[in-house]
Amino acid sequence: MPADLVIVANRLPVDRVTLADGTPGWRGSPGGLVTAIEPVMRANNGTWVGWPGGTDADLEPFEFDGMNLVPLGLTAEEIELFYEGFSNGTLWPLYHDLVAKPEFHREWWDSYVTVNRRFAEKAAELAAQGATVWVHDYQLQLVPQMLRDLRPDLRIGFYLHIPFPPAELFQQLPWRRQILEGLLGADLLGFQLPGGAANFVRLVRQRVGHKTHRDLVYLPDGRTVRAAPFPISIDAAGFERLAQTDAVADRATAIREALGNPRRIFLGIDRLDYTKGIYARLRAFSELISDGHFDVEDAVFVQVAVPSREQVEQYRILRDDIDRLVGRINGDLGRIGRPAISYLHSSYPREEMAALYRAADIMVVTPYRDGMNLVAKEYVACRYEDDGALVLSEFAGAADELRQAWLVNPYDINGMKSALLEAYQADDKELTRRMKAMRKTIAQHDVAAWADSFMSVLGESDNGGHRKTVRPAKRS
Ligand code: GDG
Repeated sequence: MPADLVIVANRLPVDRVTLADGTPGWRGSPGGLVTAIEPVMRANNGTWVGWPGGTDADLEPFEFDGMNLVPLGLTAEEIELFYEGFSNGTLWPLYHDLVAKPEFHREWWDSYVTVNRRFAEKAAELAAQGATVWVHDYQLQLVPQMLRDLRPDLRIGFYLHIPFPPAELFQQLPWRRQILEGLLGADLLGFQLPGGAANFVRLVRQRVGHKTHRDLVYLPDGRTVRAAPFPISIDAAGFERLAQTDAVADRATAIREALGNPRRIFLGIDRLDYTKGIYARLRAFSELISDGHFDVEDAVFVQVAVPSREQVEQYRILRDDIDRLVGRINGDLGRIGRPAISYLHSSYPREEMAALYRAADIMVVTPYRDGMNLVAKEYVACRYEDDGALVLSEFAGAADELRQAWLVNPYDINGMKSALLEAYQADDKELTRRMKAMRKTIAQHDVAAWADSFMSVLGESDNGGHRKTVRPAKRS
């Protein structure tokens, strides 16, 4: 049945698994995006198109946990060229301040165009007359215009989860104009921060030559496109409820005990990605020990590095670098049963994440560049006793809202050392003052508010007249 709401994202919100009886099945992969979009999906009986992972050819559409999911297959070659190549070897570093050097290859671009077209065709096939289609993220920036060409009756929204770079960097891209024109197929373009939206509008004026005014772009065919910030958030109440369960509290106590009940536990949780600043933060922490500010009996750093993009060369190099650094730090500073860094290269269930957030006294989030960073917000949501410290990079989108964190420049190791030490030494009153303010911010701007505000601004776009409107999410 044609859908009034279609979500188009690179990944489906499920992973392929082998069930207990040996047959293939699906398991939900609840990330921030799923939690955000699920309520709007349910309220509108929406359909989600995405890659299910792996190289299976197009599998049949199916229902999972009340959601209509439509798997779109990628070939092994497309995974290499479109996904690992253009998405993660070109766009990801280019959009993150060139933290790594982006590679430009024409065959990667060709595959990006082919795969984007396939997503657009699938969305065009599934959407009802006048439906709303919400396209997500940097892998699919050509979909809005491709879809508009096929289905001018649709209302099209696009949300970019990562930063949109300044013109000075973006213009390196050989296909810069095509990307801008691809995005301009949408009625509404959402960015994490005002800066990203402004970068986009400026580039459109300079590179495509359209007239713009504030957050609006005026196209020659009479359409207007709005580019505006919608900072993403988390299910704050849901995280807090989880953190308050007995199981999570018991597990947090067990984690502290297993670490030898040190005075302070530092924590980092990141996808193992070179944008996240893991190396520099571990160095800063270890120098505080070697400088004599505290001892391995007093403090431990728990670093969870979630495996990510392991086929991409730069991610393999990063993993080796971190492995070596952790080995060296623990070799130099650790004692029997007391490593300076407790390093875990693995992913965990949400309950374990919440227990780690509850066990940690100081959460350390130091990306060189990050669209938002949900981990920082999740930590705050779990600190329902208004305690715990957050050390946060100025270059994470979250720093715009979480002003009461200890804000740091991750390129400045001495600055990070000072902030880590201040957080280590802060008294309860100081911690409470900061955490209370941050918790208030997170409670007011949760993920449901994010999705509702995007959908309602998209609903106001009047390009082409009589389209259906999307029902707001039902709150539980
Ligand atoms: C991109 C942008 C933007 C992580 N490990 C596990 C796990 N996670 C969950 C976290 C959090 C999410 O994944 C990670 O989100 P982040 O925002 O921290 O970072 P990216 O993955 O880089 O996300 C980012 C985001 O999109 C949303 O727009 O904020 O800037 O880069 O929710 O909790 N969850 C579980 N096990 C793990 O091991 N269950």
